[in-house]
Amino acid sequence: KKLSIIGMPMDLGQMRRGVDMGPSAIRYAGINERLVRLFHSIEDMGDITIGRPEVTIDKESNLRNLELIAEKSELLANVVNKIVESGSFPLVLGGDHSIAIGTLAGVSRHYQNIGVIWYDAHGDLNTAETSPSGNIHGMPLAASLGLGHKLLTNVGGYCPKVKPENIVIIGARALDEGEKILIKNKGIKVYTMHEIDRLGMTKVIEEAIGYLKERTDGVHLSLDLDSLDPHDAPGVGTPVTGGISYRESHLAMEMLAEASIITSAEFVEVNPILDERNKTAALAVALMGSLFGEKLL
Ligand code: DIR
Ligand code: MN
Ligand code: MN
Ligand code: MN
Repeated sequence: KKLSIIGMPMDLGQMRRGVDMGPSAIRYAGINERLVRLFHSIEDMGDITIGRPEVTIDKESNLRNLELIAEKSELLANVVNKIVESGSFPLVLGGDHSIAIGTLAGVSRHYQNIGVIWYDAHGDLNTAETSPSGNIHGMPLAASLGLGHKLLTNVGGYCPKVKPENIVIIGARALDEGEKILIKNKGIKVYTMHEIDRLGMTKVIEEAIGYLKERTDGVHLSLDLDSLDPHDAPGVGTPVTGGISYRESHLAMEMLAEASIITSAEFVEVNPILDERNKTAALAVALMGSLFGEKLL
């Protein structure tokens, strides 16, 4: 099996600078050395070019950097789709979570019934109407469901990308009011920190695998590093206390590897400026090791 790594150094979906250096931080943490034994070959395709665009605010919707994000997402979607079509596994390095709009546009063109594991402290289910921040990194899951601004929902030239019943959110502990309503109305499956505490990560992942296996033809893992506790992942723009532990996250990745259901992945929101000695990027690389089947013995 072949792995294709693509960096998306985009920080336009939120207001803290530095997350555009996420792909460099993750590469520096040793992604190639860590994964080389787990694949027949690894191809690092470098980064999508973002440049240093001026910050804009859309007059109508109040969305920050709307057009730029839509435009750059289109580029990522094309690259990701080509990777999938070539039979290689796409691994996208963020960048803030708005990059998921492009990643999902790329993979769901190939999979008619894509499943999504959204491993995040947040729901990322806001639209311009419900967002308290106007930040597009809080909207990619909504956009992929076809909800929100047309420029975001139509990336790739089609909409929607994913069905609400094909989504499992894991690690939620900071949901905005509009997101809670949406989760109820659409019947989206969510394992909040309460369920993780109550059932344990083993049961949570067993259930998530069983649920997705019977209804999807591929599963994308979108892992926001702020899902983890800020003690383990300090280098993120919107840390939320009381998160998933280092151990629980490795267990989750190992179980996903054993079930071999994951067909694409992205690791997002690594911000080396806010980090402690690249700890969060190193964590991301370690979790990739587990996700791709690394074993101690
Ligand atoms: C918040 C933060 N819900 C927003 N979202 C984040 O701005 O919409 N998602 N950080 O990962
Ligand atoms: Mn920047
Ligand atoms: Mn997120
Ligand atoms: Mn988050």
